[in-house]
Amino acid sequence: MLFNVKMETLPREEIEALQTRRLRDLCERVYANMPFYRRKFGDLGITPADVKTVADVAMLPFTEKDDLRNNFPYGLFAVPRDNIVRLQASSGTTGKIIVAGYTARDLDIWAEVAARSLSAAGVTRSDIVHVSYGYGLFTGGLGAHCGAENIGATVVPASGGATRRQAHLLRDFGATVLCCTPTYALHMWESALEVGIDFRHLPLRVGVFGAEPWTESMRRDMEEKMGIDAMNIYGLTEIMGPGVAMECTEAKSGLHLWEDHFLAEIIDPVTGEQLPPGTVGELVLTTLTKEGTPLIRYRTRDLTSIDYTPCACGRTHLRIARLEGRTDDMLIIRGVNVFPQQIESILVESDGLTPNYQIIVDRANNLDTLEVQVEVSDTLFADEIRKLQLLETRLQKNIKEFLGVTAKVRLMEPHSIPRSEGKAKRIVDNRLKD
Ligand code: DLL
Repeated sequence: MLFNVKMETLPREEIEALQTRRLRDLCERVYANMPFYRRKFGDLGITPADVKTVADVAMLPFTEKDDLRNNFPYGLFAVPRDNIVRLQASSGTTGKIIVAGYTARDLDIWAEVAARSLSAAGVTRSDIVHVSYGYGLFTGGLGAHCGAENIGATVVPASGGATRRQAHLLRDFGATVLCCTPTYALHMWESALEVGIDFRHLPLRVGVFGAEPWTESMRRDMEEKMGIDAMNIYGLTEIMGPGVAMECTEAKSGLHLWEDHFLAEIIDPVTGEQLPPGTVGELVLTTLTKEGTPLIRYRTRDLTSIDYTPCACGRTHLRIARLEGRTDDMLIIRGVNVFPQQIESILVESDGLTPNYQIIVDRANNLDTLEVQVEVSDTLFADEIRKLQLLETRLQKNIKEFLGVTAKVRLMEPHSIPRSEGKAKRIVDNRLKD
């Protein structure tokens, strides 16, 4: 279902014409109101008048996460504080907090893109939408909430925590849609089974999962276990929150990024050069309409590629591929680049393992060590020791073969790895400790 048929099916030339107008307007706004950007434009010897078409975005300066941190809290606000009606913030996985400010219009646009996103996942006004993303400074709860309300669905603002109670609520209220991180959905599913509630016997039919990386195999696993369509939603505090990009039920292949509000580029994270469609690199986003905290060429550190080919659903907005991880959660183990998702995809292929895992990196005698701890299912745990040992050896062999690093695999008892109510903590890097 399309929420805004006209905008979501705008022909390519019209999208580009709109982006050109909005980019030029954005440059004028930030140049006039933000000393930070006036300085950055000045350093490059350009003014807003140099921006003639959307392609000229390539001449504009990048904005980095550190710029947000260095100007904390209000240094990158483009309107008087009186016009800001909401603050949201994120501490991220990497530490220091960053803050975003929204005007009333920004919140309207967020509700619009969030509604488009949920509609793309098949949500309608007849649905009961259970939101278990955290409500608060984190954008997940309020973002999903405003989208669902905008569609006219019935919203259950459950937020995170009290997991067994959530399972009861899901059943009692008859939720048809669940919004939360994929790892929390799995945790909830597991806790529900413990109290005799099987998702497959509930009216639940759609999961809107995001805020952390997950894989295609995890999707298949969740769809089967839960009897739902598991859909991928992307977003980040700096740009808006959830609803920057979303998969559609028709193709379930790539996430439509709402190009009338967000301008996307893919760059080589090392050289900063733009990369052609289809090539994986770092996603760079420009907020075309945001008033409170607009950003030009924000380096998200998220790795993906862009696809402009037409989609079966009729939406004309480009698609980004499932996020492959972040440039900054790449581990370097004895010189080899390893992303946690690569390890995850090897684990999920094996029967008898659960998607609960942790990667422990350490250093022994000046050599990096990698240990993968993964929980086994109850049935496998009850099996013979020999079978478990064989599985450990096979996984170690697969990791060596596919990633080129030696890892120690440790199969863990069911329920022994700590669960998270938000984003999962997958990596424990003890090399960073003194
Ligand atoms: O996680 C916003 C959000 C809430 C998105 C709910 C989707 C659902 P932040 O806390 O600022 O905002 O974290 C943003 O999370 O740069 C990505 O690295 C990661 N991320 C978000 N969605 C996905 C996804 C929210 N679908 C950071 N797949 C982003 C992979 C994701 N990573």
